[in-house]
Amino acid sequence: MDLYEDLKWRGLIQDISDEELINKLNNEKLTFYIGTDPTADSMHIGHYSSFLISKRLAKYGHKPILLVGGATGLIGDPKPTAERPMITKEEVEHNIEGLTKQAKEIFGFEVVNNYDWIKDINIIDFLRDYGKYFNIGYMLAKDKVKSRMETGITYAEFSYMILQALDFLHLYETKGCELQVAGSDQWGNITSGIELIRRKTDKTAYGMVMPLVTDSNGVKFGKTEGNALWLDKNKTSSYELYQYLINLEDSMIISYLKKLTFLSKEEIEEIEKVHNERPELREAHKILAREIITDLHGKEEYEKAIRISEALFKGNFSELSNEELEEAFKGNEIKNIEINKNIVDVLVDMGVAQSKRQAREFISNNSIEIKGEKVSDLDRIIDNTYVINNTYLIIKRGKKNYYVSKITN
Ligand code: 383
Repeated sequence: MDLYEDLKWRGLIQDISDEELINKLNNEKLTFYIGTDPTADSMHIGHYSSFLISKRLAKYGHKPILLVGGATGLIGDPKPTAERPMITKEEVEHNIEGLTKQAKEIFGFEVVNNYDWIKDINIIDFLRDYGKYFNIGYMLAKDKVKSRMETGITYAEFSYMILQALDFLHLYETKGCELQVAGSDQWGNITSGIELIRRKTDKTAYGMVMPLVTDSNGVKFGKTEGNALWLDKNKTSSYELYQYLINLEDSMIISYLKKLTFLSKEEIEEIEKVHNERPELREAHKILAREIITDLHGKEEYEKAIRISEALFKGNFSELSNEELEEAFKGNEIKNIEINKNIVDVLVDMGVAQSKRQAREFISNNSIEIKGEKVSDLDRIIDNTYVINNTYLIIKRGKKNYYVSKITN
């Protein structure tokens, strides 16, 4: 399968600027770029799904440039709904540092920062060299601007497309970059760049956009309860990522395998067969999680995520290190308690039960479990044998309520 066919099969092509690009992608070696603005100090999984295109094209010999928008981040790409709040220059600087490091680590390609060439353009040159090439009618017709005419858009955000266009021209002239790729929300900005390059150099540059990855309700991939899944494993642990992926909707999973992994058509068709015959095995989900976490954070992180998931499933944490335990129970309140006490007292101390009476009830109902075993004896003394790594006492109540404490004696 040639590159374009592969991208098409994966559902990664929403629009291309020119049919000639198909031939170029399949038969030439292009330099191309994809950009992101420093609105946070880490990319999230939505960026990842777009930035993966850099690896796909690189596999076929094309040369990727990753751009971090140190200048554009100070202005803000218009969102369809409302003006972005301005972020401070210090924040932008901090975010650029994080993103540049991350982009290099995860993708391993050249990273450039548009602040380096935009910072020295003065206002007069800006208007003469670029402003003169943009017709207001043309700018007003762009979707993002159109959608903001009612709610309002400032001159700063309105000018954003000129900055992204001049980036493309700059990379075209200095690095022979002929193609810009992105998610479909960037179509207007990319075509502005193509138009600027055509008008200034009389040459053709190309654009290609992919659909934004969403669930069946149109909610962006990687958004959970309003939070993004971050690529920084200190912000979103591999275990949290694993949980998100393993619980994705059945109906979307094959399309995610196509868009978010490097598995071949043959491999994915094989997985699809098993998925359709035995969906309850969640084979496709497990493979998706394995591929994404391994690509992103490496094999060890993936294995750790599996170990934590299994421990939580079985309710037995003896195999986990303290660091893994902390990851498993991130977000849980961890109380300090003393042991060598009766189970009833321990349950109250840990907040598992509100009273001794309730504690006895839980024990008699067989709902209390420590280290994978039920505790049904009201007089049991909780000593060090129940403690994991000499540090943590973990109690499970019912099917999935966990309580974690640190031992102080
Ligand atoms: C800035 C200067 C350029 C080229 C691109 C940019 C950034 C671009 C943008 N991109 C998004 C972002 O920063 O706003 N104006 O969050 C997202 N991208 C990628 C992809 C996506 C887009 O980083 O569709 C999702 O991730 O293109 O929304 O010269």
